Amino acid sequence: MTLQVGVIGAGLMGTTHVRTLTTTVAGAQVAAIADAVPEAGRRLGDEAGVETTYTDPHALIEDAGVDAVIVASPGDTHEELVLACLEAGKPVLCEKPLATTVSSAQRLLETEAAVGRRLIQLGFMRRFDPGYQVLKARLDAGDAGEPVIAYSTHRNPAVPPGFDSEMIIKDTVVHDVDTVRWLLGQELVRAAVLRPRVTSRAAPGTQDPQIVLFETDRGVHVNVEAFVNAGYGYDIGCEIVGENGVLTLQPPAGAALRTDGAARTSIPMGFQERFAAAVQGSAAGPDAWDGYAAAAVCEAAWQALRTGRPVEVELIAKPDLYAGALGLIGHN
Ligand code: ISE
Repeated sequence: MTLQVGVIGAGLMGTTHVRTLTTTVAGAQVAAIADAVPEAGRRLGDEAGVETTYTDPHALIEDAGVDAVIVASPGDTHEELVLACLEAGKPVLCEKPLATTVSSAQRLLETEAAVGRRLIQLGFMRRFDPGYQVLKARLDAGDAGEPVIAYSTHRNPAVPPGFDSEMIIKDTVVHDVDTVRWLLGQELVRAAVLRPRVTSRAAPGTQDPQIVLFETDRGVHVNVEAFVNAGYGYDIGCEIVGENGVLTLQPPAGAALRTDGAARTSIPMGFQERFAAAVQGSAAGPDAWDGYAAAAVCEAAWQALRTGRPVEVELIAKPDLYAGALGLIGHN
């Protein structure tokens, strides 16, 4: 059986998903594309050989020929569209964020729990990066012993206009939040933010870089450096310090060039290139609980940056749906 997938949003991420499904994923094909701008949907449909395009995303969700949905439209549409997928009983891969507020993420989590099936998966792609997967496997095997400190560096060459201090946490650090929760298998319960000297490349009023500090429910300290106007490249680092050793994320395999009296390896300039191997994902990815927890942790970090004080993360009790073994598309 071929899974018929409907893709909502013909922007950067929607286009990436359509291309991946069309060229790389076996057992699935794009059945329909929706975008509010008719030409954008049509253009992507023409490129991928998809005949059915909609401007109304609800028409795509209700289309009987669509088995599963990818939501890659702007974040403020996610709550309504994921809810519609839950009502239609269709599995949905939602790009981050799950929703733009903690209360709406919680509503989705509770609606899914009421439906009684794990239907939501989040597009936190780093979990599928081969380097992070090796790091996790070695951590779980106890190679470094019990973790005590985690370091995560997240540098972007530049960001679009309007990318402010809050977005640095909710759009950028959210990836580090998810990665560290997944790597350690622990919840982040406290957040504080330090403000280094602001780079001259930052837009006026934007705190860039930021050092975001978290503490987990088992006392591990997490140090995230987010620097979104780093200029030189898209550079991602991760180090887990354990009782018996240190595990360090290795950059994707490449080749070093030795020339002109120097040895050089290249650094990618964007996340599409850096995480190209990760966008294919798998069925056992981050779930609605992960989307909700990331939203709650980032809200606490944003309040910590605003107020200059540490802020506790408040999480509701995990719904029974998430207890025990892996669900169909769940992770924790
Ligand atoms: C962007 O939305 C992403 O998801 C990238 O992975 C991240 O590095 C970037 O900072 C975000 O703006």
